[in-house]
Amino acid sequence: MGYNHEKIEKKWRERWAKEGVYEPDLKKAERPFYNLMMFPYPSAEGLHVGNMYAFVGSDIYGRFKRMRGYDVFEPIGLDGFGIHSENYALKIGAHPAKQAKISQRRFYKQLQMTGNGFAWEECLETYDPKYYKWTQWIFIQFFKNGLAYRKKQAVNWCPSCKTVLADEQVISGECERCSNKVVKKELEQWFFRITKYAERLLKNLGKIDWTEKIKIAQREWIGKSEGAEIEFGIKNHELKIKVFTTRPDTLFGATYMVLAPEHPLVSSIKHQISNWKEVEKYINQAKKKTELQRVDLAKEKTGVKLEGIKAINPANKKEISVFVADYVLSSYGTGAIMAVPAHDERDFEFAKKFKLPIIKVINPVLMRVPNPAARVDAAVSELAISGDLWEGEGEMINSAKFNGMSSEKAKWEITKFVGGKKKIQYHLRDWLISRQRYWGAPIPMIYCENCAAEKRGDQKEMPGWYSVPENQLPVKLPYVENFRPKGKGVSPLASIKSFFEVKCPSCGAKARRETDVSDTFLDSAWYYLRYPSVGEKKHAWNPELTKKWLPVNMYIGGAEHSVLHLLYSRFLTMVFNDLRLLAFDEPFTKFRAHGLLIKEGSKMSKSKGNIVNPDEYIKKFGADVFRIYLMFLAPFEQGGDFRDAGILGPERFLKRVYNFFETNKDKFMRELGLSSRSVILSPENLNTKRQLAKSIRKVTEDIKNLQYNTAISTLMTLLYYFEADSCTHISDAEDFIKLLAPFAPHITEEIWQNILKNKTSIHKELWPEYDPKLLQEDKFELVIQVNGKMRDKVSVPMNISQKEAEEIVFSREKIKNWLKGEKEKKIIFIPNRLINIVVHS
Ligand code: ANZ
Ligand code: ZN
Repeated sequence: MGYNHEKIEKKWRERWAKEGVYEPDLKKAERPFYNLMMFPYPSAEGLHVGNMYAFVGSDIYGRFKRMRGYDVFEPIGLDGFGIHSENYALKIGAHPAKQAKISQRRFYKQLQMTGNGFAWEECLETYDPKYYKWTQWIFIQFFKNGLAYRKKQAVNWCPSCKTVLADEQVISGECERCSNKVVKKELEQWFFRITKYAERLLKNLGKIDWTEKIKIAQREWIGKSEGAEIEFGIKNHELKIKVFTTRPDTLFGATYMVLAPEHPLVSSIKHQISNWKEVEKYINQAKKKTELQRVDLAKEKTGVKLEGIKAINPANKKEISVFVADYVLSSYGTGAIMAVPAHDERDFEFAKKFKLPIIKVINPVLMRVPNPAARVDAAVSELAISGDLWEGEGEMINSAKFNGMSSEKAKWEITKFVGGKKKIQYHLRDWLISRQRYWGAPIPMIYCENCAAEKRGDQKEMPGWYSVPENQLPVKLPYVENFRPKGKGVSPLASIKSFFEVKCPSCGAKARRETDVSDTFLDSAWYYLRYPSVGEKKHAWNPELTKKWLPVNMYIGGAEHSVLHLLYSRFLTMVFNDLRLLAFDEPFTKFRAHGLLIKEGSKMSKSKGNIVNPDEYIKKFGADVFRIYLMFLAPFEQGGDFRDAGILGPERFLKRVYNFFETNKDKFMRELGLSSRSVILSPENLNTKRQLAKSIRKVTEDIKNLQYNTAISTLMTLLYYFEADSCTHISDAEDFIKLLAPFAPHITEEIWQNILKNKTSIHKELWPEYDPKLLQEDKFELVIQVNGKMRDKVSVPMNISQKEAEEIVFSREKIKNWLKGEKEKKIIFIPNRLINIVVHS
């Protein structure tokens, strides 16, 4: 075909930009629709086809919405601050500040090549001081409202990235960025109080339309547990040990206790511990282990008994032993547990190893089976009781006056009995914000020793700490030639005197600027708020524009961010809502996770070395062909196998589309000159029209559900109908090309404007409608004549063959009567109209 994709695609991209086809009027838009895909981080050599897959999928949805009459806003930017970009710079031996500019050019060029309808006027980059000024401002708002605080704690430390990490960034014990093993390190750090929002983060999940698996991941991550707090006394001691338990009903079976190695009580009673040396040694070893190693069920349990210490079980006043063991974590609950070996697997294993008493207090056999359905449970219980361990509910035994009660009821009764209280516990922990790295937004805080000594500061609880006055923002990241992380627990900024030496904003004494930078995930937790107001100088986001455009209507991105970016963004939005900076408290009304591209059996990723660069494909086949190829691979939310071979199909398809229009060009132009009355409707036309109507319905539904692959195959089938119809009408052909427009934006524009001579962009056209009557008509009334006279009528499926029609007709009593047993001489069949049986002439 005479279609030069390289030239034509470039031409349209330039025209679209010049005419602002994808730039909605941000102030005046009447039907705003904010369509967003997670912005990329330019850590690699460039975009890979996995990224392009996700972006194109998001763009198709945006284009569809635009054609449905919305003012679609589809912005793009770069998440270029942070460890990922810095690690990349380190790897290739470049400076991150210089590399950022190179990557930016490269990424934007590639993103342009995809033909996506981005609003290029509203770009943002997180490393731009105009942007991170507001990231710092956000930090200050958090600080001022008691949501940012400092705490010394054993934190996750990546020895390779030489920085701390948030819990969410430790995946199966490994660094989210570099996959090295994470260790523990005691450091004083900045935290964001996300735990304060645990319940709201959980509850609000009910009101947002998100991919279910992301909601499940968030629910599990927040990890709400309902239980009780119960105090155990220590023999001959004032101090008490408080435990959190989800099974207070098992209290009579608590035969020993365990403290986390970091539990503060341990050192405060060390003089009473006769084997302190041994205990101390164990504690030091335990601190070196990662959390994952500690809680691993498969690992053999370890621990040391605190000799000379006895706790008292408040239910039966029995004296029980106390251990230090690393399977109990200091960061959860109270850092101490009551151990019930008969009903908890970890305790069971520990008790067997240390030969501790095991007392059953829950009988799994339900004595009264209230209904037949519950008998199954009873049978299961029967099985369980023969084993040693039962973790389920049941009937109370060995529990004094509570015997015979259901364990469910006993939970609260026993809690009351020992003076405990109900307690809700979340697994979610506060978000660790500081990073000991260079390439990030400096944390805008100042520490003054002078003020600290006099207990002065912005916050009572944090004497000496001041936020940088807002009119001094941004705190610019200085250019530091030697930006490499040192691994000493401080950022490279800590060696730049001119950076950290400042005056105290309060007393004017010599003070010190915070030298850690903030987590990249803070940059990306609010970027969607900035896009509609990128030019705004006075505020982080312009109130009117925000009201118009937010929350984001459709957000698409990777499922790997379920408890990272997607949780942090929700948290920030809730805080801004509480601070009356936003009128809504969920940032993304609808979220869908895209699938991943697989290459040779594994996920495409840099570390696997199986990255495919889209550039060469776009150059060879054009963006349109490549878009269709990617979307045709598999259902968008599922992802699929990337195999080059498949690309020829989409290429042939688009060639046929183009040829069809070119071949019929003159006919279409003639038709445009005729009045609509004189346009003839042939049987093939009807066929095409019906197929078109069906396709409009199907493609519309499919795009709504992100089922792009089946939408494309519908369009492929539809093309055959057009090709088979020698007198297609231009209006139908136009509908067809509109349906294809979101998938192949360039070629459809070329056909629309250049072949069909339209003056404005196809991407601003309205989505085709169909006549529902055409769909109902899957059947028609077949007229049955005998010797040319109508004798009967019957409703039959459209397009039935003569043979099928004959079978139906000859079996009808009425017709048999008319024929009176005579054999037919001739049959005349007019498809979709009538059948005439001629018996004599
Ligand atoms: C006694 C008991 C008896 C428990 C029983 C369970 C079963 P979730 O559901 O995750 O909240 N636990 C409490 N704090 C802990 C800590 N810091 N480190 C390790 N384990 C801890 O789990 C709550 C249960 O985990 C608690 O209930 C406690 O053991 C343990 F038959 O208390 B249970
Ligand atoms: Zn001061």
